[in-house]
Amino acid sequence: MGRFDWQDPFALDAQLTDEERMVQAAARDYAQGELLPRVTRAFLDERFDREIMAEMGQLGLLGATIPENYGGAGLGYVAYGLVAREVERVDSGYRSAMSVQSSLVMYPIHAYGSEEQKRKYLPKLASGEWVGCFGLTEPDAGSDPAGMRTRAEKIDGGYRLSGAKMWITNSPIADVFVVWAKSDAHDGAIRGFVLERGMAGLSTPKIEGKLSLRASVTGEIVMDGVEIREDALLPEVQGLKGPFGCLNRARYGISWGVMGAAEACMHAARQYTLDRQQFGRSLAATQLVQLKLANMQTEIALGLQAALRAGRMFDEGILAPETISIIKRNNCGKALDIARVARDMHGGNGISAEFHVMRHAINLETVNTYEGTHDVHGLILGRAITGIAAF
Ligand code: TGC
Ligand code: FAD
Repeated sequence: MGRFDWQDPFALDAQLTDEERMVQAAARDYAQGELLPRVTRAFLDERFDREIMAEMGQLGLLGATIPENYGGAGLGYVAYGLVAREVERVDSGYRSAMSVQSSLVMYPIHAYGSEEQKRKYLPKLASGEWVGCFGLTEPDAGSDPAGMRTRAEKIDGGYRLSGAKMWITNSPIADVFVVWAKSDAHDGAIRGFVLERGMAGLSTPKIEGKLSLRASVTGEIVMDGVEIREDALLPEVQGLKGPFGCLNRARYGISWGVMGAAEACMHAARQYTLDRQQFGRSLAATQLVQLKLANMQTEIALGLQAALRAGRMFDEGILAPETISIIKRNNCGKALDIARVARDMHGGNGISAEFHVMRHAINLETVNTYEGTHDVHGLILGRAITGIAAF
């Protein structure tokens, strides 16, 4: 029989390649050494340090799956997931910045862009010199992006964009905007456009007062008749499958990321309850606490193993979007439960920023909502099971 490792019950580490282990170690060293020391201040001040993008770029953490000839790291999806896990072990907002840049900005430019667009944007996005954002959600179209109102009107030599995107990660600091709009020139089909800061009519007000994901900056993208040239259109995709192709990758990454946050919470709760004495013994000696830790460990171990399997399927080209819905939905929901219980196990200290668990819990409220809410992924699965769309 094997020896039980409470931190790695299914020997996940042994299922990785040497390259994946190296990427994971580099991401962990960076996240623990450079991100963890500044996250509490950034969260309290509701601030995202832009230099984080350059730091991540230098380490090859942006666009990890994009080929090297465009500045990416040319890695597989398991390596990408491991990076998400290590970054989100520190904060979901930092993982957000990484995954938007990689999956929602670099991926569509690489998959749907022209050769000129790839050469112009990808290397600078990979290095973190440019920050990108992804505009799909609108004030009146969230779970139902087909209801978007943003329009691209055909004009001589290009398009005029009008509309507003809401809840957009990194929009206030972005240089590059991948925006989805209904195009009159394409029978009202949804098309992707790449906009740049400084274009007339483009503004990006910051959304203030978030109680979650405070170390990430979120804003609007307001397009008041923004005129763009024909070459701003992403030529290779049409319809909702364009943005959904990006979301598949980001949702997959989130399923790893939230397990990192959950691990951080579980490890903190274990240590805290081992150290904390009440009623003449450590809290960890009580049955209730041990049951909570066992529940956490079980969900994390299962969630990580499922994410690994999905990553291998991704690399083999056989991963279905509905399978991504299973892991995005389940891992987010379980991570949120784990973080809430870990907060409780810390007693009064649990509400202090110093102990990190409450920051994770309130961040995970967002992660459970964005990239398709917990219930919407349930409905995607319900449709796949019954053949009936119940949205
Ligand atoms: P539906 O009829 O299902 O599909 C329309 C077309 O899209 C295709 N499709 C997909 N293609 C690839 N991957 C997927 N996952 C796809 N899902 C659908 C589909 O085949 C069809 O293609 P075609 O060629 O037949 O036209 O569309 P629907 O309007 O019924 O959609 C319903 C639903 C619920 C599935 C969908 O709207 C949905 O997923 N809603 C959730 C919206 C969402 O996830 N928004 C995310 C915004 S971005 C974000 O949150 C970033 S946060 C980033 C961070 O900070 O980390
Ligand atoms: P709604 O769609 O209005 O949903 C409200 C509630 O109704 C939810 O509980 C939902 O599950 C439920 N619901 C919806 N439809 C149904 C139904 N048919 N049946 C039953 N229940 C239903 N978007 C981007 O495009 N780019 C970004 O970078 C981005 N970053 C974000 C960052 C943050 C911090 C946040 C909070 C959001 C971000 N989003 C981004 C938006 C995010 O994707 C949406 O918030 C999410 O898709 C939900 O849409 P909504 O907020 O409009 O909620």
